Amino acid sequence: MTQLNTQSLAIAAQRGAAMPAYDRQSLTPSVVHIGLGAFHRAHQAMVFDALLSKGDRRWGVLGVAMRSTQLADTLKAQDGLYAVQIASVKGIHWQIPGAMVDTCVLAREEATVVQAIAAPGTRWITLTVTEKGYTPELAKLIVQGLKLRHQQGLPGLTIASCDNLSHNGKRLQAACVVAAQAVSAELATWVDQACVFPNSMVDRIVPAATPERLQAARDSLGVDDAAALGTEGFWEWVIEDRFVDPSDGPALASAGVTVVRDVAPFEEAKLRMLNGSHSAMASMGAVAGLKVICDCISQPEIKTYVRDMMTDEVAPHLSRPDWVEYRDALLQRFANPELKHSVHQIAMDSSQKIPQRWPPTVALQMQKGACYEHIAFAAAAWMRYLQGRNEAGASYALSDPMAEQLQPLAIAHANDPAACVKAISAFENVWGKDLPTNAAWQSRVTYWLTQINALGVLRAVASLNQAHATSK
Ligand code: CS2
Repeated sequence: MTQLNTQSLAIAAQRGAAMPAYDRQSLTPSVVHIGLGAFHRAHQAMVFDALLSKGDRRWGVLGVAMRSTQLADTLKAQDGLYAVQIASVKGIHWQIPGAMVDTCVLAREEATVVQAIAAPGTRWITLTVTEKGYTPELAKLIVQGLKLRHQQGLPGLTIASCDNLSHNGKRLQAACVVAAQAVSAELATWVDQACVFPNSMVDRIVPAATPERLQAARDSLGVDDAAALGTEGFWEWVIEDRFVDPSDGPALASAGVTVVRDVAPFEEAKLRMLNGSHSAMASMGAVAGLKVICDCISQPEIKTYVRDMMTDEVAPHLSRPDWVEYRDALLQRFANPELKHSVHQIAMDSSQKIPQRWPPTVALQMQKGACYEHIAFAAAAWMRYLQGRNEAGASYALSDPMAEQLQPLAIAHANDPAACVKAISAFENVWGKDLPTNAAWQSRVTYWLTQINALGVLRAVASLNQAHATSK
């Protein structure tokens, strides 16, 4: 079958896929995007595609993969084109965004990345490098490019972190300023003042591609697309109104981005409701032998649990005004049968994800003297998940930078919930400063881990739901 590229685009167009409605030949990159995963390609790159469609040609992307060469090379061979299957209650349609002008691989072509950051036509850097990607090396890389810009008298850049971290822009700014200080105080001042690092909240469920999705692309579009993706209709991008070029705010807003003074209300709601529920379902589902999120949320016990967690533990501390609609939309989004979002994909790197997803809610509930049973249950499910074996005895690999520390503890204490909770609660980088020494927290997590061991995760969660209903 013909490979998707500029020449074969017409075949997919005939089959009804939405196409870039602009000339791509003369498009040059203005955005350097670091972290060429599925998420960027189905989120920011589609917003940039919408802007390009409006005739604003300042949003072509150079996509930088961190290490893996396969996707970058595939996209290069496909002239930056890939198909996105968008599944919502309204139906399924395919779109081929055109914003990706070129790709490269950081580990192989670092000088190309540095030169691209320093190029006169570059206006933005966007990043989706995952929670564990915010290393001093990353900041050093960005600063190498910024140093050249500074030397050449070029303007600073808008540098937007699009990862699920609280105050993501601020964190990146702090890291870049530190990296610049190692070069010179003057550069550090320039990075701090001439570049801006807006905080942002990004939201769209974009599971990693599967062979089934690639086959669906072949069947629907009549071309071979080795970079095809699936996602949902919903997307949201809320970004702080701070840009080097002030015209970017209205431009982004015209494409559906929410440009605000303060991202925090949106970021908190998203991290604690969506991602908090995701991480809970991921561990529970994996332990129960459920493969994907829609299988989890279609278990009545889990749906009740997730709804109650969001309503009674998370929401009381949110300032996002429309949280009720956000919650109800989430329950529907989780149930989307087309997404097939693997629980193991979400459970990956949990040690890096938990800090912004669960402990803030626990701390706020504790301050009120209110209940945090649902989050304690999620923590227990994760500790059980760390054993690497589900309730039917099937084993799975853990993918987590702390796996080597955590898994032996979970296995050694598999029959002693109190010891397991004590050992795994001790990590401040996961739980924050207070929970590692909080006896009440540990006792509730121990209780739920004991229940999970005795009853299995689904019956244990049903018992939590029942206790919660009678306590209301
Ligand atoms: C998920 C997120 O993998 C995960 O940890 O919770 O990738 C989630 O799908 C996105 O943040 C949705 O916007």
